Amino acid sequence: MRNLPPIALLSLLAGLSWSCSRSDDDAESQVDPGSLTGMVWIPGGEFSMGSTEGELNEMPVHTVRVKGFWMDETEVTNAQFREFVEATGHVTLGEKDFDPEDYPDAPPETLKAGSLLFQKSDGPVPLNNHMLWWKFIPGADWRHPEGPESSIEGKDDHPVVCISWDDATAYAKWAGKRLPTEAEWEFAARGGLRNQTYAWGEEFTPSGEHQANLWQGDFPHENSAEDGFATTAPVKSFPPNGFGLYDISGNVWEFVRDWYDPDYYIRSPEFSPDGPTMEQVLDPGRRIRPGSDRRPQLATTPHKVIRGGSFLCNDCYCKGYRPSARQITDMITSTNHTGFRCVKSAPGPQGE
Ligand SMILES: [Ca+2]
Ligand SMILES: [Cu+2]
Repeated sequence: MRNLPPIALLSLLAGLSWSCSRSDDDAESQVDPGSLTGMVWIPGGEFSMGSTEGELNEMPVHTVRVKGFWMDETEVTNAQFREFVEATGHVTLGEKDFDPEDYPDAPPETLKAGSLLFQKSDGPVPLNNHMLWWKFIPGADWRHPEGPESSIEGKDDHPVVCISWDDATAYAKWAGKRLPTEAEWEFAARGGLRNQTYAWGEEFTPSGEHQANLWQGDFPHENSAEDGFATTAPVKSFPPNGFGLYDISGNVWEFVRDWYDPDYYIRSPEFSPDGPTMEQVLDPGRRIRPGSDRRPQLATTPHKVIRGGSFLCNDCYCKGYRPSARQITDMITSTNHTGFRCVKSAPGPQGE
């Protein structure tokens, strides 16, 4: 699974009904409140997962029930991630050179420590080749998210970026938390609304007000930053959703726990789905719908799911900020538009 050069694997941009929230006072009182700072309680319930108006991988809409859980009210920030690194000495993927022995065919410059950074194009470009606006930059990592000369000074409250899925998982473990499942993430993102297109409702900019840090202007060359931010925004710059979650749409994509299967919704269980196994994702005999994503790298390398969209999302390209939108990421790339938030199961019958 690690025999292609990292750059060959870059594939990050592929192209409710809510009821039954019972009283959760019991679950709340069983958890150590000190460890729940910055988290909000997401009452379990039933919802319609997916969308009839999105991509094929959001279909079919199906009923899912999740248990209640705690979720970080914001994306994990640079300050929080620094605390983890200082406590553990963790070195992120983007700070490590790849071993040429693992990638004998790769050009050496692609094996340097670094991250994939968004680069504005000079003018309009075809939107079917994301390598026209992504570039691997050696020396770009979570402390240098715009390249080796950049820093995160003054950005303590921005979401951490240029980290990998494994880095996010390591942080979660250290914090006594975990990454959410896709189902938990989408249930939470909907904020208690039923079958709405956006986390805040059906209207994109109610009263003309931007609800999330997205991209305005012609992608990928003209970013008017009408919402106030050209790249990441400090967390809590926009109003929270109905569950009190900030930046659940836009700002940065968020890693979730599940392996990516574009056809998972035709086989998803109803109760607490937690995604396919890695073996299932790579099983050549699995059922694939006509029209579903068949890029060859999906058949040989398992990918993870990212959710929520980023400051690069816009209505002409990916609309990734919709709560139902699903995108993929590989395991060996760090980018400056992907971060994460964590969850914590509640003990007792409503938790795990
Ligand atoms: Ca913006
Ligand atoms: Cu997008």
